[in-house]
Amino acid sequence: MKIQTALISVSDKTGVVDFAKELAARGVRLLSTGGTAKLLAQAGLTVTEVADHTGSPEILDGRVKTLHPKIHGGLLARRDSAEHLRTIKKHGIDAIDLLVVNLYPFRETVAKIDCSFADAVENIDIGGPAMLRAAAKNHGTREGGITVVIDPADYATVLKEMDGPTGGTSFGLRLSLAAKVYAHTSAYDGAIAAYMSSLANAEPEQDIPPERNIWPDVLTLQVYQKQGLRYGENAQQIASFYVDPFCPAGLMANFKQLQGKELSYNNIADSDAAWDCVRSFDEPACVIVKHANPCGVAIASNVHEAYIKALKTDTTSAFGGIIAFNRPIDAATAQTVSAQFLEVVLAPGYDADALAIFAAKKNVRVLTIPMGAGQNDIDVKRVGGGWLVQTPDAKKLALADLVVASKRQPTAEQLQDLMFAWKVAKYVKSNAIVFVGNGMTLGVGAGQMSRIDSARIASIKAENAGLSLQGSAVASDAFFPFRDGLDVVVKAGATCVIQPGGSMRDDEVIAAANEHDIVMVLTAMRHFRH
Ligand code: 93A
Repeated sequence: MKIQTALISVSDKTGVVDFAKELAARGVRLLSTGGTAKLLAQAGLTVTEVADHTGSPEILDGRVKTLHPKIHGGLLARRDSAEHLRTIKKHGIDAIDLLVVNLYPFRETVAKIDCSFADAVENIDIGGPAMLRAAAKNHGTREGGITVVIDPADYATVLKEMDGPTGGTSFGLRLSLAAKVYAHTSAYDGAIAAYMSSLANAEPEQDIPPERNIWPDVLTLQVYQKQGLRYGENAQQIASFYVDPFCPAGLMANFKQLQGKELSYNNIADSDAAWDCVRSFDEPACVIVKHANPCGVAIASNVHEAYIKALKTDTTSAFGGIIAFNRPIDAATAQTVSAQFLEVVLAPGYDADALAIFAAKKNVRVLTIPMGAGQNDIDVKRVGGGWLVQTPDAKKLALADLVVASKRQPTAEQLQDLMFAWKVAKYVKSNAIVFVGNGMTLGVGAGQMSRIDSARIASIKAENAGLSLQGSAVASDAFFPFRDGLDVVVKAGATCVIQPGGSMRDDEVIAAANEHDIVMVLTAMRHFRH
């Protein structure tokens, strides 16, 4: 079904002029509301104001602009119903084929520290969601239906499909855009509900001070199901993967599976840990994860070498692991990697030859994720009857942040190793102790209830792997509460240590470092991970 008439009414006007120009160039008639119409007309486009189209002016300070049968009839008439089409014709209603709407910025408005209650209320969009929900409901059949766009990021996709033989869009695209609409409108209403409930004790007349819900949209997240999963963490649990339709670039949810078995719940959780760790490095890097913990991490001049180094840390644990890279994979790397048993490989890209090599191992899940520096806005953890919400642990440590606490000063090489160890420790479950040397992990102690046990385990693992810890660097994700953990790592061979500091016994721990004549640097920031 060719797209002939479009209604455009947007608050976020990003890219809308260019999009409208492209539509006009394809012969599409443009209808638009006040501010949007003005902008399009200024750009030289021929546009009919909704008020002229309906014969009803915008009234009540714009509260009523598109709430009219000429609009909603045009959006809701079924294209496969002769009767519906007769009815709209009888009432002089034109069918609308494409709806481009994004809503009054409610969240952005209430997020402002000086937002008044009246301002918040005026930013509750009524006509926009009504049109969006109508158009999304009428996404139609394979023969035709309404295309509805709320995200400027989708403009290009719509144009691309319009250039196909029908001059319209596919059912698949219309359905996914409709799903995006309902995810968006439900989250939008959720944000309004959360805002209002956070003010429940306020006097009705007064302007509301903004000490309220920090995240009005928390738990009214815009999510849609990317895929169902075979089962949850264990076979007796059911599970699914929900994603944010506006997921920032670089995050796990942007993955595409190129081959392999169906992904499991644990595959996705572990892949996320591996991916987040590997994309934290600028240098070519490889991260191997097992049970949510890195069991081998390395940087090198290329990812092939990085993999070989990372694997050396703990070949036993790497069996059946998740392997992530921050550079595209070539055939040689694919060949080396596929010599081991692995569950998932992740990388920003693959050579055709590399894919052919993985294709021979048809169970291996090969995922590609475009690189990017995006971060989640919030972290959410379910606890009994509630949710814990926090900002993500995204603060990066710079060399200049380090304070040398020991008498011995670090060499440039030691500083490099310490920074590398610190980056890895952030992705290891607490208590984390990480030995490194020459850009690779040598021993990882994870998830212990006491730091000294993590230290012991990390050194035992290095010994089991046949790796020497002489002259190694160590990171501890949080401070040493006593000197005993430090004594263990020094005895194992470490000559420099990075840790947050801040313990009641910092003096004792720093004195121990001086007694051993090793380097100790402090970060004043810890990385607990649970
Ligand atoms: O005040 S409304 O709830 N009443 C309406 O009838 C209506 N129709 C569209 N807000 C309405 N809109 C919204 O206006 C759209 O959702 C969009 O966000 C905005 C675009 O207005 P303008 O084109 O005047 O900038």
